[in-house]
Amino acid sequence: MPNDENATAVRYALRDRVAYVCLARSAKRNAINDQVIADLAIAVERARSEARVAILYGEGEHFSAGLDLLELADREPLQGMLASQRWHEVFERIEFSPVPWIAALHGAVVGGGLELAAAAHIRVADETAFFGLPEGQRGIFVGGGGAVRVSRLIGVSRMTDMMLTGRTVTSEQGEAWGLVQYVVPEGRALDEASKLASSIASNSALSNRFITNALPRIGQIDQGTGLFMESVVAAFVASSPEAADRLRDFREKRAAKVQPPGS
Ligand code: 1HE
Repeated sequence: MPNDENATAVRYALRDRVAYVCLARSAKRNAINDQVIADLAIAVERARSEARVAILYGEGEHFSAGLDLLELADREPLQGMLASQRWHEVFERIEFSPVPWIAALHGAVVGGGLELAAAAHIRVADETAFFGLPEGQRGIFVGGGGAVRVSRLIGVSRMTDMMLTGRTVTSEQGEAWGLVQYVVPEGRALDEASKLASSIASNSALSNRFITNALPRIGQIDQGTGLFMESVVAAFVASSPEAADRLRDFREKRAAKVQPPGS
């Protein structure tokens, strides 16, 4: 359990309404085994219940080396499928959480580590981060939702290339491909994620919830249904008491103006 001294695969802390969820298995490069998934599941539920934003990061030199390849060794196919589906469940609780998730990335972000990061809503990478999908070389396949989420982020052809060739890509390339939204200097990813988190935490929680929950769903349906769904969400969110307060603040000139980039 997070914060239990006896099991520290994932650490959890809540500060200023932001949940900090840390992969804490650095001796194994934060490789994801069943314990990590179990601890992560608990941390995700805690963040859902008490935070406004959650940040996921890794202890040590790397975000995550992906699936624990040693644990995988003696699995029957059905056990493997169930394990993959457990990853799917936990990562879906992140992707469709009521609170936005930010992944702060550094070092290796590979295999299942990249699949986990892809479930977050914003990815901030420092200059040391590198991304790879070495499943082809390992004789396995993505199993943590990457076939859906990573391919949506960068496109099927780039993902196919990464999986076939095992090539790794830098943060800069990752940003150009849409894999990450921010690249920051070495060692700054968590600080930058914290800054973004405090800004996001000051938004309307209802707006945040629909930004993270409605946009990916609308993105997967046909245009007519998508536009209809958008109009329903727009009317629902705008009719909330918080929207009324915020719009009154704007009318009465108490609200901050939109600033040009970099100011
Ligand atoms: C591990 C794992 C792991 C490290 N499972 N134990 N993932 C991979 O193919 C990546 C494999 N790992 C690496 O390529 C490297 O470890 C790193 C580039 C990430 C980091 O290198 P380095 O030099 O900092 O660490 P290291 O010396 O290689 O590893 C330190 C220890 O972590 C060592 O254990 P030790 O007991 O000998 O000290 C490693 O064995 C252990 N370790 N990575 C288990 N992955 C849902 S499907 C998803 C499919 C995938 O994720 S495929 C990608 C798998």
